[in-house]
Amino acid sequence: MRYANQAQAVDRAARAMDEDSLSVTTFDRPRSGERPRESPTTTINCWNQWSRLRHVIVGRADGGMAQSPEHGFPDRSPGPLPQFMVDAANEQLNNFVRILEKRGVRVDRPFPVDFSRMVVTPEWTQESMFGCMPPRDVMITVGNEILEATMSHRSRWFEYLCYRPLIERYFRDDPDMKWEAAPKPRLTAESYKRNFLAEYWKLPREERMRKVRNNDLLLTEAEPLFDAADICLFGKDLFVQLSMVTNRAGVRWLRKHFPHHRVHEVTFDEDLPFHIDATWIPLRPGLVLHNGERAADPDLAKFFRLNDWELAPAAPPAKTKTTLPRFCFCSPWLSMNMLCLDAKTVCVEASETAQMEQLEKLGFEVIPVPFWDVAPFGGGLHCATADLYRDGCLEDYFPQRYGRF
Ligand code: ABU
Repeated sequence: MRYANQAQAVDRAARAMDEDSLSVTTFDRPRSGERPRESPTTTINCWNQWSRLRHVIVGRADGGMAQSPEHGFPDRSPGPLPQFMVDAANEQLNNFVRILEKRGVRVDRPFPVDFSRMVVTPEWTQESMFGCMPPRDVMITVGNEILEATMSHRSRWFEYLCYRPLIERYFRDDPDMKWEAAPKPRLTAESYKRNFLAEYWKLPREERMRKVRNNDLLLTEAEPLFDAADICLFGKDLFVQLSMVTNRAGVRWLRKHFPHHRVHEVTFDEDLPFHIDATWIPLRPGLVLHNGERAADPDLAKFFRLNDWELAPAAPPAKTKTTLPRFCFCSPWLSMNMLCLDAKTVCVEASETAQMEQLEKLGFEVIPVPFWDVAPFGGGLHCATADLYRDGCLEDYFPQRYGRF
């Protein structure tokens, strides 16, 4: 019943916006003083994370709910984040949108639902939802396909609804677009290991690392589960982090779903792995920024080096765990959660000066974007975006095979 109400709410919102008002938020509608431009026909195309970006979704903070992963799983929410935090985050998100639009990137925005509402499936009830700030978690573009992830938190089961008015529009506009949704998960108690986190944090670090490497983490293998932000796109190769929100069955599903790609399971020395985008960020062909505190599986590092990729350890973050914004459940390494506009230009959080300097030395134009007020809503600049169109086509950046890769 709740589902029906949420779906109707989104449907109503989408219908209330006619095509014109939807276009106003994108670059395709002439603003005052501008020469009229032709309305673009949408094309969905994305093969990597560094080619020239032309079309992207940027999330919204409206209605975002606080998260407390330390309070157990499936996660409980202590309630909506206060309005002053929503306003501050939206101001930074809107500023980011203006920066992107000035650079010629078309930007679309999601349609929030009431995230404070309880959601119900025939098998469980969840007291509230999450938000729609990080589209990166929910969907990924691979070639001409938009794939909606399963998600693995009950609070995020319905998040795809916020993006459906956009995806439906792209599907109408682009005759060649493929639209797929991974199997909606059941997320019953069978999908989670009981009391996992409480027991896990009692273990010595080396034991936790052993579990991370073996993917003996929170999720069982009862059904395929993955968040899209655990996938890193390098042309023909997709690297998928096994994590607290992505299991082996999820990677197996992705492998079957993308038979023309090589889909690799990867792990890093991180005891709370969720989402690969504060750990392993490709910046251009031949260069990955990696998190030096989260060492890669040695075979993964060898595979990259064998294929002439440099692994540059990211500069230390400006923030520490104690200076993170209140309610932020990500790490200070959001400093490296950046968005490439092309292989020479990158958007970086504005107070992360060491990170910006490192990138300048590596030859990049760095665009500083204030963004820490957004962090409590689910992440940094990479999390806040979902790529829809980047120039380029399918290429093989790893001609040499090594071990399981
Ligand atoms: N996309 C969330 C990044 C998580 C982290 O701080 O490692």
